Amino acid sequence: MLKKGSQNSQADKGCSMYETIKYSVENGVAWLTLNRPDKLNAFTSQMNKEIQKAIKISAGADEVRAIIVTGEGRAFCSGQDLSDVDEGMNLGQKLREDYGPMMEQIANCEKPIIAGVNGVAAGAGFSLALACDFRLVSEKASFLNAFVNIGLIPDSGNLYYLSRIVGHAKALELSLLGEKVTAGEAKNIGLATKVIGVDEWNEHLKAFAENIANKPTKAIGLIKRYLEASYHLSLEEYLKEEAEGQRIAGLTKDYAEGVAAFTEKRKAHFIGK
Ligand code: T3D
Repeated sequence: MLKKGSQNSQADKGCSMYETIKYSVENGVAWLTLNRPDKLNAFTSQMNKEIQKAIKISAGADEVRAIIVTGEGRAFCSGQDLSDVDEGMNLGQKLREDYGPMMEQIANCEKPIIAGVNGVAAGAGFSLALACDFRLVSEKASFLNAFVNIGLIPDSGNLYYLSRIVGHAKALELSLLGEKVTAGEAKNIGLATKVIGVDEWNEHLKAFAENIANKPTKAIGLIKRYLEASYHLSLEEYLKEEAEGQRIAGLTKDYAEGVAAFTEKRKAHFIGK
Protein backbone atom coordinates (compact mmCIF):
# COMPACT_ATOMS: atom_id res chain seq x y z
CA MET A 1 0.00 0.00 0.00
CA LEU A 2 1.32 3.43 -0.90
CA LYS A 3 2.10 5.44 2.23
CA LYS A 4 2.27 9.16 2.72
CA GLY A 5 4.36 11.10 5.24
CA SER A 6 3.32 11.07 8.90
CA GLN A 7 0.95 13.83 9.92
CA ASN A 8 0.20 15.52 13.17
CA SER A 9 -3.36 15.00 14.39
CA GLN A 10 -3.35 18.08 16.60
CA ALA A 11 -5.72 20.82 15.49
CA ASP A 12 -4.59 24.35 16.03
CA LYS A 13 -6.42 27.44 14.98
CA GLY A 14 -4.32 30.05 16.77
CA CYS A 15 -2.21 32.60 14.89
CA SER A 16 -0.04 33.43 17.88
CA MET A 17 2.52 30.73 17.13
CA TYR A 18 3.46 32.34 13.79
CA GLU A 19 5.42 35.51 13.02
CA THR A 20 5.89 35.39 9.24
CA ILE A 21 2.55 33.90 8.23
CA LYS A 22 -1.07 34.25 9.32
CA TYR A 23 -3.13 31.14 9.96
CA SER A 24 -6.85 30.71 10.54
CA VAL A 25 -9.55 28.10 9.90
CA GLU A 26 -13.05 28.93 8.67
CA ASN A 27 -15.79 26.69 7.23
CA GLY A 28 -13.43 23.71 6.79
CA VAL A 29 -10.76 25.81 5.06
CA ALA A 30 -7.34 26.64 6.54
CA TRP A 31 -6.06 30.02 5.33
CA LEU A 32 -2.28 30.26 5.32
CA THR A 33 -1.25 33.81 4.37
CA LEU A 34 2.42 34.65 3.78
CA ASN A 35 2.89 37.83 5.76
CA ARG A 36 6.02 39.82 4.86
CA PRO A 37 4.36 42.28 2.44
CA ASP A 38 7.20 44.85 2.50
CA LYS A 39 9.50 42.16 0.98
CA LEU A 40 6.76 40.89 -1.31
CA ASN A 41 6.43 37.91 1.06
CA ALA A 42 9.98 36.68 0.38
CA PHE A 43 10.97 33.44 2.11
CA THR A 44 13.20 33.33 5.16
CA SER A 45 14.24 30.17 6.94
CA GLN A 46 11.67 30.98 9.63
CA MET A 47 8.90 31.36 7.06
CA ASN A 48 9.82 28.00 5.45
CA LYS A 49 9.47 26.36 8.87
CA GLU A 50 6.23 28.12 9.76
CA ILE A 51 4.64 27.07 6.45
CA GLN A 52 5.79 23.51 7.10
CA LYS A 53 4.24 23.60 10.56
CA ALA A 54 0.93 25.09 9.37
CA ILE A 55 0.59 22.48 6.60
CA LYS A 56 1.38 19.68 9.05
CA ILE A 57 -1.23 20.92 11.52
CA SER A 58 -3.82 21.38 8.75
CA ALA A 59 -3.12 17.88 7.41
CA GLY A 60 -3.80 16.35 10.81
CA ALA A 61 -6.84 18.44 11.80
CA ASP A 62 -10.21 16.79 11.08
CA GLU A 63 -11.98 20.14 10.75
CA VAL A 64 -9.64 21.22 7.92
CA ARG A 65 -10.74 19.81 4.56
CA ALA A 66 -8.99 22.26 2.21
CA ILE A 67 -6.04 24.63 2.50
CA ILE A 68 -5.48 28.00 0.83
CA VAL A 69 -1.96 29.42 0.55
CA THR A 70 -1.96 33.11 -0.39
CA GLY A 71 -0.01 36.31 0.17
CA GLU A 72 -0.58 39.52 2.13
CA GLY A 73 -0.39 42.77 0.17
CA ARG A 74 0.36 43.03 -3.53
CA ALA A 75 2.46 39.86 -4.02
CA PHE A 76 2.02 36.11 -3.60
CA CYS A 77 5.71 35.42 -2.87
CA SER A 78 8.95 36.77 -4.38
CA GLY A 79 11.05 33.66 -3.57
CA GLN A 80 14.09 33.57 -1.33
CA ASP A 81 14.73 36.81 0.57
CA LEU A 82 17.78 38.02 -1.31
CA SER A 83 18.76 40.34 1.54
CA ASP A 84 19.14 37.28 3.74
CA VAL A 85 21.78 35.38 1.72
CA ASP A 86 25.57 35.50 2.09
CA GLU A 87 28.13 35.11 -0.65
CA GLY A 88 29.65 31.62 -0.61
CA MET A 89 26.64 30.22 1.27
CA ASN A 90 26.05 26.49 0.69
CA LEU A 91 22.77 26.72 -1.22
CA GLY A 92 22.52 22.93 -1.49
CA GLN A 93 22.45 22.70 2.28
CA LYS A 94 19.87 25.49 2.47
CA LEU A 95 17.63 23.58 0.07
CA ARG A 96 18.07 20.34 2.00
CA GLU A 97 17.32 22.01 5.35
CA ASP A 98 14.66 24.62 4.52
CA TYR A 99 13.01 24.24 1.14
CA GLY A 100 13.12 20.45 0.68
CA PRO A 101 11.26 19.63 3.92
CA MET A 102 8.66 22.33 3.19
CA MET A 103 8.02 21.02 -0.32
CA GLU A 104 7.81 17.41 0.97
CA GLN A 105 5.29 18.45 3.61
CA ILE A 106 3.14 19.97 0.87
CA ALA A 107 3.54 16.95 -1.44
CA ASN A 108 2.61 14.54 1.36
CA CYS A 109 -0.48 16.45 2.43
CA GLU A 110 -3.60 14.53 1.43
CA LYS A 111 -5.90 17.54 1.76
CA PRO A 112 -6.46 19.69 -1.35
CA ILE A 113 -4.16 22.74 -1.40
CA ILE A 114 -5.10 25.84 -3.38
CA ALA A 115 -2.57 28.52 -4.24
CA GLY A 116 -4.43 31.83 -4.17
CA VAL A 117 -1.99 33.69 -6.39
CA ASN A 118 -2.98 37.26 -5.54
CA GLY A 119 0.10 38.91 -7.12
CA VAL A 120 3.55 38.09 -8.45
CA ALA A 121 4.89 34.57 -7.75
CA ALA A 122 8.66 34.57 -8.38
CA GLY A 123 11.52 32.10 -7.82
CA ALA A 124 10.69 29.66 -5.03
CA GLY A 125 7.37 31.50 -4.67
CA PHE A 126 6.56 30.20 -8.16
CA SER A 127 7.65 26.72 -7.01
CA LEU A 128 5.31 26.96 -4.02
CA ALA A 129 2.38 27.78 -6.31
CA LEU A 130 3.33 24.88 -8.61
CA ALA A 131 3.35 22.40 -5.73
CA CYS A 132 -0.27 23.23 -4.87
CA ASP A 133 -3.15 21.29 -6.43
CA PHE A 134 -4.85 24.35 -7.89
CA ARG A 135 -3.66 27.82 -8.85
CA LEU A 136 -6.41 30.43 -8.62
CA VAL A 137 -4.88 33.51 -10.14
CA SER A 138 -5.84 37.16 -9.75
CA GLU A 139 -6.02 39.01 -13.06
CA LYS A 140 -3.24 41.28 -11.76
CA ALA A 141 -0.92 38.39 -10.78
CA SER A 142 2.07 37.06 -12.72
CA PHE A 143 4.59 34.22 -12.57
CA LEU A 144 8.34 34.62 -12.94
CA ASN A 145 10.90 31.81 -13.02
CA ALA A 146 13.41 34.32 -11.71
CA PHE A 147 16.23 31.89 -10.89
CA VAL A 148 18.09 32.25 -14.19
CA ASN A 149 18.06 36.05 -13.76
CA ILE A 150 20.38 35.67 -10.75
CA GLY A 151 22.42 32.74 -12.09
CA LEU A 152 20.60 29.88 -10.32
CA ILE A 153 18.64 26.85 -11.43
CA PRO A 154 14.91 26.58 -10.65
CA ASP A 155 14.64 24.85 -7.27
CA SER A 156 12.15 23.63 -4.67
CA GLY A 157 10.71 21.11 -7.12
CA ASN A 158 10.13 23.81 -9.75
CA LEU A 159 11.23 21.87 -12.86
CA TYR A 160 9.59 18.68 -11.59
CA TYR A 161 6.18 20.34 -11.29
CA LEU A 162 6.47 22.90 -14.08
CA SER A 163 7.27 20.34 -16.80
CA ARG A 164 4.36 18.16 -15.66
CA ILE A 165 1.95 21.09 -15.68
CA VAL A 166 2.91 22.96 -18.87
CA GLY A 167 5.04 20.39 -20.75
CA HIS A 168 8.76 20.20 -21.45
CA ALA A 169 9.11 22.91 -24.10
CA LYS A 170 7.18 25.57 -22.20
CA ALA A 171 8.94 24.69 -18.92
CA LEU A 172 12.29 25.14 -20.65
CA GLU A 173 11.21 28.43 -22.21
CA LEU A 174 10.00 29.92 -18.92
CA SER A 175 13.09 28.68 -17.07
CA LEU A 176 15.70 29.81 -19.61
CA LEU A 177 14.19 33.19 -20.48
CA GLY A 178 13.16 34.25 -16.95
CA GLU A 179 10.39 36.51 -18.25
CA LYS A 180 7.06 37.33 -16.60
CA VAL A 181 3.99 35.24 -17.49
CA THR A 182 0.74 37.21 -17.19
CA ALA A 183 -2.42 35.74 -15.66
CA GLY A 184 -3.97 35.42 -19.13
CA GLU A 185 -1.01 33.50 -20.53
CA ALA A 186 -0.93 31.35 -17.39
CA LYS A 187 -4.50 30.31 -18.14
CA ASN A 188 -3.67 29.59 -21.80
CA ILE A 189 -0.76 27.29 -20.93
CA GLY A 190 -2.62 25.40 -18.19
CA LEU A 191 -0.73 26.98 -15.31
CA ALA A 192 -3.77 28.78 -13.87
CA THR A 193 -6.84 26.77 -12.90
CA LYS A 194 -8.90 29.95 -13.10
CA VAL A 195 -8.29 33.69 -13.47
CA ILE A 196 -10.32 35.87 -11.12
CA GLY A 197 -11.09 39.59 -11.34
CA VAL A 198 -9.77 41.79 -8.53
CA ASP A 199 -13.24 42.74 -7.32
CA GLU A 200 -14.38 39.11 -6.99
CA TRP A 201 -11.07 37.80 -5.61
CA ASN A 202 -11.92 37.03 -1.97
CA GLU A 203 -15.42 35.80 -2.64
CA HIS A 204 -14.39 33.44 -5.49
CA LEU A 205 -11.31 32.08 -3.71
CA LYS A 206 -13.39 31.33 -0.62
CA ALA A 207 -16.21 29.74 -2.65
CA PHE A 208 -13.78 27.55 -4.62
CA ALA A 209 -12.09 26.31 -1.42
CA GLU A 210 -15.35 25.72 0.45
CA ASN A 211 -16.72 23.76 -2.51
CA ILE A 212 -13.77 21.36 -2.49
CA ALA A 213 -13.80 21.23 1.33
CA ASN A 214 -17.30 19.73 1.06
CA LYS A 215 -16.20 16.91 -1.23
CA PRO A 216 -15.22 13.42 0.06
CA THR A 217 -11.87 14.34 1.61
CA LYS A 218 -10.50 10.80 1.94
CA ALA A 219 -11.15 10.06 -1.72
CA ILE A 220 -9.48 13.33 -2.67
CA GLY A 221 -6.38 12.36 -0.67
CA LEU A 222 -6.28 8.97 -2.37
CA ILE A 223 -6.71 10.52 -5.83
CA LYS A 224 -3.74 12.84 -5.15
CA ARG A 225 -1.64 9.93 -3.89
CA TYR A 226 -2.41 7.61 -6.80
CA LEU A 227 -2.00 10.20 -9.53
CA GLU A 228 1.48 10.97 -8.24
CA ALA A 229 2.30 7.25 -7.89
CA SER A 230 1.27 6.64 -11.49
CA TYR A 231 4.42 8.45 -12.65
CA HIS A 232 6.72 6.06 -10.80
CA LEU A 233 5.09 2.63 -11.18
CA SER A 234 4.61 0.16 -14.01
CA LEU A 235 0.97 -0.34 -15.05
CA GLU A 236 1.00 -3.76 -13.38
CA GLU A 237 2.24 -2.31 -10.07
CA TYR A 238 -0.11 0.62 -10.37
CA LEU A 239 -3.21 -1.53 -10.86
CA LYS A 240 -2.37 -3.49 -7.69
CA GLU A 241 -1.98 -0.27 -5.72
CA GLU A 242 -5.13 1.19 -7.21
CA ALA A 243 -7.16 -1.82 -6.03
CA GLU A 244 -5.91 -1.22 -2.49
CA GLY A 245 -6.79 2.47 -2.73
CA GLN A 246 -10.31 1.66 -3.87
CA ARG A 247 -10.67 -0.87 -1.04
CA ILE A 248 -9.94 1.96 1.39
CA ALA A 249 -12.25 4.43 -0.36
CA GLY A 250 -15.00 1.81 -0.37
CA LEU A 251 -14.90 1.62 3.44
CA THR A 252 -15.49 5.35 3.98
CA LYS A 253 -18.74 6.83 5.27
CA ASP A 254 -18.58 9.22 2.32
CA TYR A 255 -18.77 6.34 -0.16
CA ALA A 256 -21.89 5.02 1.61
CA GLU A 257 -23.34 8.53 1.59
CA GLY A 258 -22.48 9.04 -2.10
CA VAL A 259 -24.30 5.88 -3.15
CA ALA A 260 -27.26 6.58 -0.85
CA ALA A 261 -27.58 10.13 -2.20
CA PHE A 262 -27.49 8.86 -5.78
CA THR A 263 -30.15 6.24 -5.06
CA GLU A 264 -32.37 8.70 -3.21
CA LYS A 265 -31.86 11.33 -5.93
CA ARG A 266 -30.56 13.99 -3.52
CA LYS A 267 -27.36 15.95 -3.04
CA ALA A 268 -24.71 14.06 -1.06
CA HIS A 269 -23.57 15.47 2.27
CA PHE A 270 -19.97 14.36 2.67
CA ILE A 271 -18.27 14.52 6.06
CA GLY A 272 -14.69 13.78 5.03
CA LYS A 273 -14.53 10.36 6.71
O1 T3D B 1 19.37 31.68 -2.48
C1 T3D B 1 19.06 30.68 -1.85
O2 T3D B 1 19.00 30.64 -0.61
C2 T3D B 1 18.64 29.45 -2.62
C3 T3D B 1 17.20 29.43 -2.85
C4 T3D B 1 16.69 30.16 -3.88
C5 T3D B 1 15.24 30.24 -4.11
C6 T3D B 1 14.82 31.48 -4.88
O3 T3D B 1 13.69 31.84 -4.74
S1 T3D B 1 15.93 32.28 -5.88
C7 T3D B 1 14.95 33.59 -6.60
C8 T3D B 1 14.81 34.77 -5.65
N1 T3D B 1 13.83 35.73 -6.12
C9 T3D B 1 14.08 36.59 -7.12
O4 T3D B 1 15.11 36.60 -7.73
C10 T3D B 1 12.99 37.61 -7.41
C11 T3D B 1 13.48 39.00 -7.01
N2 T3D B 1 12.43 39.98 -7.15
C12 T3D B 1 12.02 40.45 -8.35
O5 T3D B 1 12.45 40.04 -9.40
C13 T3D B 1 10.99 41.56 -8.30
O6 T3D B 1 11.03 42.17 -7.03
C14 T3D B 1 9.56 41.03 -8.57
C15 T3D B 1 9.42 40.65 -10.04
C16 T3D B 1 9.19 39.87 -7.68
C17 T3D B 1 8.55 42.19 -8.29
O7 T3D B 1 8.94 43.34 -9.01
P1 T3D B 1 8.26 44.75 -8.65
O8 T3D B 1 8.81 45.74 -9.63
O9 T3D B 1 6.80 44.59 -8.60
O10 T3D B 1 8.72 45.09 -7.16
P2 T3D B 1 10.17 45.57 -6.67
O11 T3D B 1 10.21 47.06 -6.67
O12 T3D B 1 11.24 44.86 -7.41
O13 T3D B 1 10.18 45.03 -5.16
C18 T3D B 1 9.47 45.71 -4.13
C19 T3D B 1 10.28 45.58 -2.85
O14 T3D B 1 10.39 44.19 -2.48
C20 T3D B 1 11.70 46.09 -3.02
O15 T3D B 1 12.12 46.62 -1.80
P3 T3D B 1 12.23 48.24 -1.60
O16 T3D B 1 13.13 48.74 -2.67
O17 T3D B 1 10.82 48.72 -1.75
O18 T3D B 1 12.76 48.38 -0.21
C21 T3D B 1 12.47 44.81 -3.30
O19 T3D B 1 13.82 44.88 -2.99
C22 T3D B 1 11.75 43.84 -2.38
N3 T3D B 1 11.91 42.44 -2.85
C23 T3D B 1 11.34 41.89 -3.93
N4 T3D B 1 11.74 40.63 -4.05
C24 T3D B 1 12.57 40.39 -3.03
C25 T3D B 1 12.68 41.56 -2.26
N5 T3D B 1 13.46 41.61 -1.17
C26 T3D B 1 14.16 40.52 -0.85
N6 T3D B 1 14.10 39.36 -1.54
C27 T3D B 1 13.31 39.25 -2.63
N7 T3D B 1 13.24 38.09 -3.28
